[in-house]
Amino acid sequence: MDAKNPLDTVKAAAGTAVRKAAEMLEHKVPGVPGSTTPPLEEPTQPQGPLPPKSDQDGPQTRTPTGAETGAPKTAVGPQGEWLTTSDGVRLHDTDHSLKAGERGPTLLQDHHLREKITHFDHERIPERVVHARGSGAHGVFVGYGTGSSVCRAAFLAEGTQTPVFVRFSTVLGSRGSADTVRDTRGFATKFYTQEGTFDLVGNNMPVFFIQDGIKFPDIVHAAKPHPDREIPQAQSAHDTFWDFVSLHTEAQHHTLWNMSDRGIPRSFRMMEGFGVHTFRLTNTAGETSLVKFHWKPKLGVHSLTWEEAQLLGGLDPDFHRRDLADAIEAGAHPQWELGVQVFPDTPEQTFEGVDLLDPTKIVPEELAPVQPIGQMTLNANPVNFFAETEQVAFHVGHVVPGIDVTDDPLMQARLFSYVDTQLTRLGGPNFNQIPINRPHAPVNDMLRDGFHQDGVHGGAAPYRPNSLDGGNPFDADADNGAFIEAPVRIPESSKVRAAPASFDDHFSQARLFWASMSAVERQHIVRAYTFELGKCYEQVIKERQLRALAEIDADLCEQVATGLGLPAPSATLPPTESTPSPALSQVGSRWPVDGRMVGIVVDADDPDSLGDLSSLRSAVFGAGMVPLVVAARGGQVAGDIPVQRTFATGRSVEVDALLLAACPAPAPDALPSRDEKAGPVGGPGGSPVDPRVRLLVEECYRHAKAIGAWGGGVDALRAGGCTAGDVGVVVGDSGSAVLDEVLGLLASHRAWERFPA
Ligand code: HDE
Repeated sequence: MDAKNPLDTVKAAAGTAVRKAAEMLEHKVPGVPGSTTPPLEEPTQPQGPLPPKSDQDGPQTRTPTGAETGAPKTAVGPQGEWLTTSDGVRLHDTDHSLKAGERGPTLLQDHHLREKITHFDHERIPERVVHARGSGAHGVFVGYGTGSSVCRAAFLAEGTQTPVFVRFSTVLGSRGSADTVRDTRGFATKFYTQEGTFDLVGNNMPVFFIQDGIKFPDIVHAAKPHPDREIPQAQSAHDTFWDFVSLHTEAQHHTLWNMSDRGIPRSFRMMEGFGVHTFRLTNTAGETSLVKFHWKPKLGVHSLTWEEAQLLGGLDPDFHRRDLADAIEAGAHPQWELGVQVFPDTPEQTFEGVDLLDPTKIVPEELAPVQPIGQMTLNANPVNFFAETEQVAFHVGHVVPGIDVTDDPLMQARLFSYVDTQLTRLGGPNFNQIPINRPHAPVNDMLRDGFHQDGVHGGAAPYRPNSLDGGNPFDADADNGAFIEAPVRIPESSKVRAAPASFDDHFSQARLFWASMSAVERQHIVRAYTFELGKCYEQVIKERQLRALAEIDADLCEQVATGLGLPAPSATLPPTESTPSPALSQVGSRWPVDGRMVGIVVDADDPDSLGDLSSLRSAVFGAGMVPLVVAARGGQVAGDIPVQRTFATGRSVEVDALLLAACPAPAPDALPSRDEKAGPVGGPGGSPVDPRVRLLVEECYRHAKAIGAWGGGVDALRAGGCTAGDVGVVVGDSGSAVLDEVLGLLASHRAWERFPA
């Protein structure tokens, strides 16, 4: 593997996509619904479809067989100025059905009514069996060239730019479920390479619940809502989940990851991604290596607190979706580095004692460093959710020359599943012809007909060999860029339904993970288990899971048992040596703050709090973040600065840091009788601050967020129970002075020391 640093030129090519604050939408807060400001009155002059917003982009306009059309992307959207039928016939009225008289019955003859209603009746397609709730974005991947020593895939070559589409998801919830539930997250990337499409269909956790794909229906049935009442939605805190994982203990390592902060990410932009399985790469010399893929987020790996996640489930169930779209719109384009851990392709397929075919195991990064091979930037939001994010179809078998699968029995089952599931979900075998799935390489596949065939295939002989079509298409060979399976030797063996003995180790790596956590992360894990098991009905399931925890760590087991009011069992398995892997912990570093939300509390009646608001806002934008001005009522303050949240509509969970410029007195709508969120008017000692502002301060403090105050804001700080000396609390003379320090705190994500550990 070439050890040189990723090339600056390549980085610059992708890096230019990150527009900094000066260009940030002329300092507008993201979220505007359309590309132009609508008029108050209903428009009367036809003007044709409006362009998409500047942050949006659709799939390339390719034919179903991969050719560029040169057509603008708007060519696949609505055309012309007039309302038409789906056949393009202009209509004069879509507000009334055709009836036998104004008060008479509707006529069967009304073909416009029937077309409109019939199409509407069939607007829904089956949601994904798993990963139904997702959010997508377009971007570009740029190869560093460093991967070429192990992989011949052309898109990894230095400076090669490849369009990508990424879909992030939760696993368990239905399509309309909340984003911030405790769950694994999907991280699926479609690379539209010149050699065909490569899909890296990974997760934000490097291990999986099961070792063999045949158990996938079992774990998913156990984790989905109970089949009788269909509750709970999008959660693992219920009996069937813990029943299964406590019995099928190979799930324990992944379960521990889910109970850790990784299960409640702050943002899709702040998640690692993992290919999970080991892949086999081949270079141009034909040499093979085994590798594990990693996505490393530029913004670091960060999480919500459990209380934030729960509040957001009600206050903003679209929190992650909104965060991704807003960040892209604001120009804070999220970036990841793609890296590989490279292992020698030995017959045993193990590395330092880790079975590389066992998807419940990681190889610690300290043993095999992640070597960067390229960078991805997400720089555009989809134009249409259904056409793109919903219809995108990933497949583990979409690999390109140089990238091959391995015999990991979980991966093997996936190779079957991802085509099969689209047949039902997307209604037939031609799903690769849907615009978002169209390859950017020429397609000549001899697959014909089927539902929703978009191609118009010429020729008389879709078979091989043929002479009628001149023998077309021809088999390629390696020199012509053919995908050729690595000729791996399979040791002599018998057909069996069995796993290798190494798969019996279910606990050594769970112990490694626990050993690698900081004190505060361990505390979160204890609370997560206590919450989840506390939600189970059956005592025996709690007891059985405690037995599994005893095998991971006695202290973990003891603490959870205490919370459950049950005795802690002892381990039965011998202890194993665990060298902690610092790379598994999320705390202790500093990261860029791009796209972070900064709440600024002002008081429209207090001119002092508005004095430097404009420059403060600019400074927040200038740091690549987004300010949210919060005041008692809507409208504008300090001239034309919009109030984005009122005390009634805002809540602490939306912001990463809080700046207090004022101590607003209770607003009229703070009366408890009119807004139960307000609580009693007046703070400790009856201080006259609006109770919602006090709540903001209290929650931000409890969630270890940076808080800054100056001027009247210092009183609000006090009313929220904080003082200048508290960890992560900054008091200064002006907004800009405070912001500088708050920025420094935000770089660590939270004021971690505030959590008693
Ligand atoms: Fe999936 N998985 N999976 N999975 N998976 C699907 O495919 C399946 C597994 C993952 O945003 C489905 O198109 C089986 C591991 C992601 O569209 C389905 C097995 C990993 C997504 C399916 C696994 C994943 C899916 C549902 C065990 C991490 C969302 C709809 C053998 C490496 C992709 C669909 C998107 C989606 C089957 C295990 C990740 C049913 C049978 C391990 C990110 O085909």
